[in-house]
Amino acid sequence: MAKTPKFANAKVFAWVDKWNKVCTPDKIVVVKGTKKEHTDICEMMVKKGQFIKLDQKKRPGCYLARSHESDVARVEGRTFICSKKEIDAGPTNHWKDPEAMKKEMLKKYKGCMKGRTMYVIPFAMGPVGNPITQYGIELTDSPYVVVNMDIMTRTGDAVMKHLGKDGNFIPCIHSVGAPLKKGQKDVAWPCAKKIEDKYITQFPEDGEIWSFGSGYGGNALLGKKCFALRIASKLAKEQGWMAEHMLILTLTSPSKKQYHVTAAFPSACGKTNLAMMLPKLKGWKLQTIGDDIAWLKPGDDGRLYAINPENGFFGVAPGTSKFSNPNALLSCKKDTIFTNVVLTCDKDGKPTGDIWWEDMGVDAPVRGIDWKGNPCWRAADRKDKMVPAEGMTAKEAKEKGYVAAHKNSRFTAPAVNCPVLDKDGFNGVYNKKPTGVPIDAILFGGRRPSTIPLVNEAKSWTHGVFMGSAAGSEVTAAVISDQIGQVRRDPMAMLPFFGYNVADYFQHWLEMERTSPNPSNLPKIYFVNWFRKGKEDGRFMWPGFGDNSRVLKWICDRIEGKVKANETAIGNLPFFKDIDLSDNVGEKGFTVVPEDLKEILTVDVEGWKKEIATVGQSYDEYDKKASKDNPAVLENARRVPAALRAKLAEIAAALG
Ligand code: GTP
Ligand code: SPV
Ligand code: MN
Repeated sequence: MAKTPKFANAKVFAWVDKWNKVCTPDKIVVVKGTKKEHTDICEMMVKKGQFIKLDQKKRPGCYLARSHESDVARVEGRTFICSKKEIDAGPTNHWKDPEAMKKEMLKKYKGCMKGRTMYVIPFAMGPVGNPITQYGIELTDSPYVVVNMDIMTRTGDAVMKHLGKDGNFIPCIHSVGAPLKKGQKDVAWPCAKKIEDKYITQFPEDGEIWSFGSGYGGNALLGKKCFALRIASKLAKEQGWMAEHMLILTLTSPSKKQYHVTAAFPSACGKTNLAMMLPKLKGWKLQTIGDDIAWLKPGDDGRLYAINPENGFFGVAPGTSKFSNPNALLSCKKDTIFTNVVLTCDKDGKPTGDIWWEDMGVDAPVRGIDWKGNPCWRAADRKDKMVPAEGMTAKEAKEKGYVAAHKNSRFTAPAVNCPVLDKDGFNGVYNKKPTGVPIDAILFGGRRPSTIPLVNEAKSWTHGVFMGSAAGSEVTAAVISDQIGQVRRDPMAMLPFFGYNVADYFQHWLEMERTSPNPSNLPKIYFVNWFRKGKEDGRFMWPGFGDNSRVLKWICDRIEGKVKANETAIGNLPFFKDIDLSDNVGEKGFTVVPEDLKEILTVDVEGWKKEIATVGQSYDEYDKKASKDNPAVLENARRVPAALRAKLAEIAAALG
């Protein structure tokens, strides 16, 4: 066992000391947060074969990691909310009694860091010192986690100093769950290989996070989903603010008026892309504040003010190209960690130190090494695909379900790399004050191949909350699941991230209006869908990406009261003539087809009747599950709020 170092903050000492005794690491290192320390850890991982150093001319400060095949995405089935009462975790979460869970997990943690170093990462969610910012201490035996946390959060001495002697923080413990025997050689990606040995556990009442067995993304970078959404959503409910799975962007019109927009889309449904989109419409400027998480607090004026608690982007690699998201590509030019993408090689199979993924918008390298570490070749028939055997065609590879970069392969890039970062907004500053930025519009969305129109404006706050509660989306590779591609309900894009009962969460959204000092200053709410598909050919009916600026412009026009809307049973839709189609020049097929646009601005009445029925079923399901363990609950307030039921009935009636 290592000696527990001294800390000025007694609570920090107690947390480190407790886990030092349980996990018995060989060594303890307190993360300082310097660039040199970051590089030293990366280089140490290169030596151990856990990182591949990329060509430092092409990609300075960049490294590639390949994860174990069992450890490629979030594990929702092994994610737990452990409140004392099951009803407080609610019907959408996996629940276990906190004491039983701690007992079970402590057995796993016993001696789990043998042969490894325990890193103590002090981190801030938000700019250090900002009144909205919260702090955490993550203990981990994964150097991969340390260098990713360096990018995704503000880490190190500045945080420890800010905590001082008695500053408060969310204590987090993480282990990959792979102790080393004396002399045992480490593997490239240590983790617990069996899914049932992985645990992503939140204790919302103690404000603690315990994670075991996985080293990937939201499972292991505990500031992200575990803290900034699950734990923070609970704090936010108690304290009257909101923690949401939302990007934040700043939009400036040709007349230099600024708007701030947040958008909640489920995992791998377009937040990073919208957050740094290059508008197709001339004269419009878009800047990024955040791409995944927003914390919103009501101001005295009734507006909601938002900060991005993160410090970097953990972005989906496949599909990111100079056509779809040039600013994301530029964000990973330097100081970026790539996970599970392709390493480029020359014609003899020798690595050339760059990276590639599907739909990167550049020719595939002649040869490469795929995310599993196996050789791959440029397809015989196409320049933009890689195949697992020399001479194979792209079609043959597709039939085998082969992809060279994992579908949930990611880049971890510092936000400051983003060429269109709104620096003030990112630093939580608005009008020289540390309030965060005032939000003008909130968007909900999802991947919906049918029924859901391009954009739909809520007629009231309650209608907007209803829209969010009714959100559904196709399941993506961001989660390990056997339901990828199927539409599931994902209220407010928060299904995997609620830290408490979903019905209470709906109620909390409604309360934001009821308790507002000026409800008329709340943001307007919209539902968007970039993913409608043609019935016959399965092509996307909307070009998406930079063309989404046309929808944002319509939203600004509505905020300004410049255009009327088509007031339908489901909400306010744009008139065709009000979607600006200027500069509709195609690049890589990204062009608006007017006939398609007309169709996706029309209410599909039959589709919507089914949709409303499905939403009603999801409400019934929440209520039924909530009452299973405690029939008394049914009589109380722990149900889908009556106001949302009423909205559902109202829309159903209007559809006829
Ligand atoms: P998480 O990081 O998992 O929360 O995902 P995200 O919501 O940030 O999704 P992201 O922007 O990374 O997009 C995921 C995938 O959707 C990528 O492959 C994108 O190319 C694709 N995508 C994003 N926006 C659009 C769009 O407007 N139209 C279409 N057709 N695809 C899009
Ligand atoms: C998501 O799944 O929504 C992500 C990636 O943003 S992860 O950090 O793994 O949660
Ligand atoms: Mn996300």
